Amino acid sequence: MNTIFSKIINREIPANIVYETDSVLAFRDINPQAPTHILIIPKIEIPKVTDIKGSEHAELLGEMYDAANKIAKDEGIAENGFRLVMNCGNNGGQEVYHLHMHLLGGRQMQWPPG
Ligand code: DGP
Repeated sequence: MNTIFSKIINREIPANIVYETDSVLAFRDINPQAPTHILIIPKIEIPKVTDIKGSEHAELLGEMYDAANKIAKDEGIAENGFRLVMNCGNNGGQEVYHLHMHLLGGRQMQWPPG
């Protein structure tokens, strides 16, 4: 499945990229919901959370969390805290079927989420 995020990975469409390794890419969300809103994605195509296999993807997920922590520090939001969200499927509100972690920060988050 080829999503808009594959096109960002392949540099076919532009994005404001803030972090990249061999396996992970992070870029600013086109429709930010907080002063800092960054999407952290694996470069391999995993459509959604229910496609994650612990035995196969543990290291990759660790790299995504490492990325989140590094970016949060770089953005100056690590100390006050932030929110990491992975929407899964229709009821989860997922729109793009390429696994991604939302990193949201720079303001007080509310609970419960909408
Ligand atoms: P989700 O609803 O969890 O699937 O979130 C998808 C996010 O992707 C949404 O917050 C908007 C963002 N998005 C969609 N298309 C693009 C794009 O072309 N560029 C960027 N930077 N973000 C996009």
